[in-house]
Amino acid sequence: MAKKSANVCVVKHWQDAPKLDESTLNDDLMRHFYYTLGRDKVGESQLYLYHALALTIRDRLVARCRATNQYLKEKKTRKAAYLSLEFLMGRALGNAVLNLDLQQGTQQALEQYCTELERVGEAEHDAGLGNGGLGRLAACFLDSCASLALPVVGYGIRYEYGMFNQMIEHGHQVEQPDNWLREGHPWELSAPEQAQRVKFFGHVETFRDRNGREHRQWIDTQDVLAVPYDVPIPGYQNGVVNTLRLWKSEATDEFDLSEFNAGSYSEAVARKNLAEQITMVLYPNDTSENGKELRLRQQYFLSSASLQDVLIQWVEQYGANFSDFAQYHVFQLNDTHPSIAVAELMRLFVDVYEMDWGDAWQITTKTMAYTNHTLLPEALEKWSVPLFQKLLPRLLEIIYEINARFLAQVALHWPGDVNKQRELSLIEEGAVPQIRMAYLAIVGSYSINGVAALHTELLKSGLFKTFYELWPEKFNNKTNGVTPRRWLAHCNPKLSALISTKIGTQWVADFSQIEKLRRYYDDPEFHKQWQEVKRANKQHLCAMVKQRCGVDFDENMMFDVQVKRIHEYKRQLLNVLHVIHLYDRILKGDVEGMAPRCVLIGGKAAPGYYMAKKIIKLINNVADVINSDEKAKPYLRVAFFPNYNVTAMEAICPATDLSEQISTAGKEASGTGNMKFMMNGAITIGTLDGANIEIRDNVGADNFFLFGAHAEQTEAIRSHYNPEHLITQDPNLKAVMNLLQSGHFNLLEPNIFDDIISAIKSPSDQWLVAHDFASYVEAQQKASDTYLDSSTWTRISILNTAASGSFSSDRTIQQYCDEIWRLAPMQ
Ligand code: NBG
Repeated sequence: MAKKSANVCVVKHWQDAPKLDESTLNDDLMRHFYYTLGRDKVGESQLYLYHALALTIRDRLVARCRATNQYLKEKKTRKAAYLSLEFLMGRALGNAVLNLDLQQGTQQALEQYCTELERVGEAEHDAGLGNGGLGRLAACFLDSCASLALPVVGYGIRYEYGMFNQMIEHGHQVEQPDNWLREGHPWELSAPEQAQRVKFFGHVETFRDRNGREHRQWIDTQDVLAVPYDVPIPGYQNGVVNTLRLWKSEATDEFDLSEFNAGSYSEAVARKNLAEQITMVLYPNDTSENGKELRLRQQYFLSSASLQDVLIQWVEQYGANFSDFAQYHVFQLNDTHPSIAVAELMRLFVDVYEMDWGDAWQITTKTMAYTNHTLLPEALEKWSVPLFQKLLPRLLEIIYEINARFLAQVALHWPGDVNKQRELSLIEEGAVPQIRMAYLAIVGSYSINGVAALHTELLKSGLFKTFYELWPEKFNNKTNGVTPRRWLAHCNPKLSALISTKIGTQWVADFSQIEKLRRYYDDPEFHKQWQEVKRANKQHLCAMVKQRCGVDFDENMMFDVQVKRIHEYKRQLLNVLHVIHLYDRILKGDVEGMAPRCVLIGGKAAPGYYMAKKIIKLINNVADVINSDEKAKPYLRVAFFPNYNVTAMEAICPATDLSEQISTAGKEASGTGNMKFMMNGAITIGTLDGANIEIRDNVGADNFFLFGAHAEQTEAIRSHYNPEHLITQDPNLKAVMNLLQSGHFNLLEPNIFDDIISAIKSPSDQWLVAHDFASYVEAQQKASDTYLDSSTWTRISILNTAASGSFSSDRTIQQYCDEIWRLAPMQ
């Protein structure tokens, strides 16, 4: 039936890849549907069609991936490995079709099944292998690396269960497991022949080799297999397909013989479970420490398997001489999570490849680079020494040795200052001594970067101040970005088409060109088209909100949106207080100059985060009261969007008017949602925090609704903070607190919001909610006034998109490449 596709398997080098032939898609789709999947009818479900289409597209990716790998094998080029415990990929189909330039052909091929790409794509589960910004950043980076033709491999974990699914029951968050692999994951290819062994437990002994040299040997270990699953990462229309290698843990085939012989066959087999647990589930904590033994196992498992993989490839190609290894390799550590890689690389060099400590350290410290993603102290990982001793005894020895040599350096730098040694030590003293993983990353890396200008400055002046004094040259900034392929071209096809009619299509590959849109910011015809696109996107979101939340949104109203993880520092609470304030005005008949608005809030709370869960409950209760009050209807609607994820954001950001980026200054390292909204023409209401500062600088202060304390003021504010006083002084805040305290939003659930109320009133509220309330209300009023003047709003909206050029992750990756990785593009 099917003709053989001419594109498959014949490409030797990726740069020879022809523009893919769309005429073969039809046949391949049919072949996969009919033969690979064994289906002959299209039922109601789009699932098999999705699988058939995914396999059809994957064939083309595989051919190019092979060619890219072949190129890398033949050419001795410098490569980067991006080590991350999280890759929040979302769906792959739409993005792959876009990047391979197969949109038309796929649409046509689907016609025979009377369906379309968007519908079929709905059958794909999100690959939710991340919590939030950090994981999604890693995914955007992979897209940019491939699109810039950079030789970069992503290494991560193939969690059986990704980020939990969030349900809302009676206003409360309920978590459900995300069994995303249940129906199969057509994009991955496993390579069991390239499995690695990872050691755990056991103990360390000294032995002498034939030459009388002493070695430390880690023995009696319980080994786990790491089996790689490769996911292809297509560049944007450039023939490159890079790889994301995800490790799955499996039991080794050897059973414990003694147990076996003693008749404990079942117990021996049951050990399998222990090994397979490692990659079972993603820890759902965002910006806070997990602290669990299983998490440390995951970190070591990823680090060890990935480093072994790279070293083995090196040895295969160049033999076991590592003298110029650092010239050809860099490992980027995505946060402290994989920082055990520093010690593991030392172990592999010293124990396995028998290098001198000094040589090994030279190479290690020239290949490791570390990105920090948060200033919140509770996120800085520490592991207890006893746990390390039990789980990774040899790694503990290595960390002690690294520390001893490092502290000698500290002593030289600050002679006689024992406090400095205590302060910088990799081991924190205490009843149970702890290993400071961030410090291990700093000591082992040649580059340490923050993710926005303010964040990097705060690292240098605060969290890592003394390290900065010791090694100023290691520190640098790399402001985050997001890929304009997924976050504009793919998710907002209507706006993309409109943009392309004005400035051509080059912006998708070279996002700096988006600046050309500025020319049209006052063009009335363009305004009209811009507004029409926004209206259509809002209608689409209205339907989703109706379906998921049962709330009627109205596309004529302002869409005011805050979607992100729920965290006190992100201040969803401040948003709710403003909503209550608007409601209070409505109740009082004070609606003059109030732009009608629909407020949408979405995000997951870590399952153990009490306050975050309370805040979700409050949002839902406030929404219920407001939405069922006829007086409020013309002015205000409120919805909590359940199970916010990558796919949801693809519908939400194109429809947003006002982007809420309202964290307490100095707490949000960068933010990346802020950039997605900006690209899609939303206007930001925000504090001077993270990348908001750069967003405002780029778009101009007049085109950004600024409020709140500045980072450098917050300490002074906290030192004499008196929220109760602020409440009595501000009639708006007082009215809001009265409504809350009167139980207006929890008539049948007495006292459930008491903890929230006391947090706002507490002098130790480090999030400064009451402090920033008044200026937030003022900025919101400005936003409301501006919205009512639709031509001004549209102008600012266009200017936001036009000024978003530097928030492409292509720009970010180019800087990583130029300043840290020093890679040459493949050509
Ligand atoms: C998050 C920050 C965000 C930032 C992303 C990506 C962690 C530990 N950090 O502000 O909170 O945008 O990282 O850098 O998840």
